Amino acid sequence: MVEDIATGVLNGAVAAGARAIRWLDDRDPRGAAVVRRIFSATGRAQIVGVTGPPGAGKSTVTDMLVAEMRRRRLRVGVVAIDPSSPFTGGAILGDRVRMARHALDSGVFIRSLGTRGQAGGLSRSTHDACLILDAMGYDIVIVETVGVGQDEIDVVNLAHTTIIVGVPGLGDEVQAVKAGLMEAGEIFVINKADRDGYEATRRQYELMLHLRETSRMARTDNWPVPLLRAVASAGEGGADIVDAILAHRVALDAAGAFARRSGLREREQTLALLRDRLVRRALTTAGETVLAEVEARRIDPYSAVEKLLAHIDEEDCPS
Ligand SMILES: Nc1nc2c(ncn2[C@@H]2O[C@H](COP(=O)(O)OP(=O)(O)O)[C@@H](O)[C@H]2O)c(=O)[nH]1
Ligand SMILES: [Mg+2]
Repeated sequence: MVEDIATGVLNGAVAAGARAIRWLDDRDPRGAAVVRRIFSATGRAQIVGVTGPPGAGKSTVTDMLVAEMRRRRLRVGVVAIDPSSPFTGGAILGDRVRMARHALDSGVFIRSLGTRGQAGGLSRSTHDACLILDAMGYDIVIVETVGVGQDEIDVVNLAHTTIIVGVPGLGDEVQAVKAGLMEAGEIFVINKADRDGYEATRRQYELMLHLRETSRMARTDNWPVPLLRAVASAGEGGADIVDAILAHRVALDAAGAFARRSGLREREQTLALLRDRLVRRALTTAGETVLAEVEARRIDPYSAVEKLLAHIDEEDCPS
């Protein structure tokens, strides 16, 4: 079964890909077995994060990018992070309607991931989904964030290329972009350029990007960060954004940074998996007792950790 699914993934079969992603999201051990099989075929897809505040038009921009990439015969996968929907393989209604026009196109594969309340679990599932889509042969994998909290920062660590989507008319919108994101963004898009306040917002972003240049915070060397205009709802601006995405890949490759970023991502994933396993092992029945003790304030947190670790060590070397 695992063998069939792995082969299917490598052949780009949609049903196999969906199954593998489901297993991984469910923490089913068969998911890990598939990853072992397909890993050597990964490392090719360019992972593109699309982030920005809710309502900025990330889904609409993503949809426009998919259309433009398809026009260029690029195969594209989309991972939409959506905390509200269980991972059923469907997207929230709005996204589903919008993305529906790609539904019959075999060069497009769209999944949505729900957090299902797992703190810190989302980035791990997202990474896994990206690996599967990469192995399926998609040239580009777009990860659309919700645009709140940690998920924005997580996507930066995951993506080769991060696109920040802003909109006019949010007042101090530029300041609202989190500091880490401002430094990490490689392509800035002001969407809803049909709205009032576009010019003022563009000037704010220009100033910010200028300050960023002079303080040399940029992540990619020799990459003049583009500031692009879009009216995604009217399909305007997609070609320029795709040009920038492809140019950024060229810049990354030239600097040897593409492979380096992919490697850092695997390192992060490894640490995340390790943390997960260690915590789970420490929190066996005995672990829960220790937690209960600390919750009752009978022991302090430091002593509790010592006890939990001792518990793991015992398991490691039974004598
Ligand atoms: N006026 C205008 N509305 C847009 C544009 N792009 C998206 N929208 C609308 O903005 C709303 C939020 O878009 P959505 O893509 O769901 O935003 P997300 O939450 O960032 O994914 C939707 O009603 C879109 O139709 C645009 O360029 N101009
Ligand atoms: Mg959205």
